[in-house]
Amino acid sequence: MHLRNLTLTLALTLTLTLTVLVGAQACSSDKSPADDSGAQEPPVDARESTDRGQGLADGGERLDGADAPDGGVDAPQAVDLLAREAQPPALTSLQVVLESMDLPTSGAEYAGDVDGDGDTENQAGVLMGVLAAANMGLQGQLDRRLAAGYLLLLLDLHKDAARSGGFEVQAHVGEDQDSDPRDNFSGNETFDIDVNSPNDALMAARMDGAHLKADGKLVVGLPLASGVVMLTLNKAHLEAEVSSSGMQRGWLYGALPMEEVDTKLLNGFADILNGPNVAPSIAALFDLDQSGDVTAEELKNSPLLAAMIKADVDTDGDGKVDAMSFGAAFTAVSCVIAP
Ligand SMILES: [Ca+2]
Ligand SMILES: [Ca+2]
Ligand SMILES: [Ca+2]
Ligand SMILES: [Ca+2]
Repeated sequence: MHLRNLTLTLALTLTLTLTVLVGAQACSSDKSPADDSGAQEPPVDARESTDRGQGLADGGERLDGADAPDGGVDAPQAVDLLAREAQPPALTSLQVVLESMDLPTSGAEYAGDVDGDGDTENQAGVLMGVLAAANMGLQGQLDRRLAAGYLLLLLDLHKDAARSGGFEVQAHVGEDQDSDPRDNFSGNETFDIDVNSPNDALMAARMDGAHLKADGKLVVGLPLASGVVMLTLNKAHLEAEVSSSGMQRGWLYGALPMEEVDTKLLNGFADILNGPNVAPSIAALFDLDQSGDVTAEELKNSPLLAAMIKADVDTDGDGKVDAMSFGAAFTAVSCVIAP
């Protein structure tokens, strides 16, 4: 068979299949409690967080200028105060919860040089781009699950003299103490650390003014039919503009280990294919041994998915690709992580 014909056939079948796949996902999502929570309207709370953030900043500046006694400010001190106010408050610690994540819609968007070879990559963006092109991307589900409190990713930024750069960022999977998602992004919500949260998602970080740069290991959440799947992000890089109210213009990228993609992600896709919303004729395309049941292993071996769900970076230096690059943008607001 000509390669071109094969490619065309695969592409057509793939588009059809993905449309059905994601369609099924959307159907099941419509029935999930995440969509019925009515928690999609956080703007009031979000404004509160901004107000609180400014309050904190004010407090910081007052503290900063406290050595100038009231009423006794002479000219040099006033100039000094003005100069200090032009500086952002020096943060020594900040705890935030992820408020939004903007998923890539192509292999170029939010791409980073995960493997350090000089070229940027975002293989997950290729996959998500195909889903989005079918008008059934993951973004809407991600937004709804964030708003409903199904995906609580916490970042704890603090000084750590032992780290190069002088700061450390630890990522946790959070658990909402009051089980009410409406106040999760209020700016002062308290979260527990989920019992299943990894304890080794650590990054060495440095602050250049208000600009944070961190490198190490992260954990990220992606929406699937059954909820949210948490995945390790190795060789992770994170940048953001930091203030006392949170993190803005955040960007993160890294490498999703294929052993996690092959299990967690493909198991999620297999669940969808085995569910009631997918036509048996479509599921049969992936049921390679015709057992009547699609497994993650069959999806891994499916030529239909192999072009998109694949490793593209080598994270252990053995010359073989072993992880899938992923990059996205995010914003986060301040919170309290319960000790
Ligand atoms: Ca690269
Ligand atoms: Ca809450
Ligand atoms: Ca099978
Ligand atoms: Ca490798």
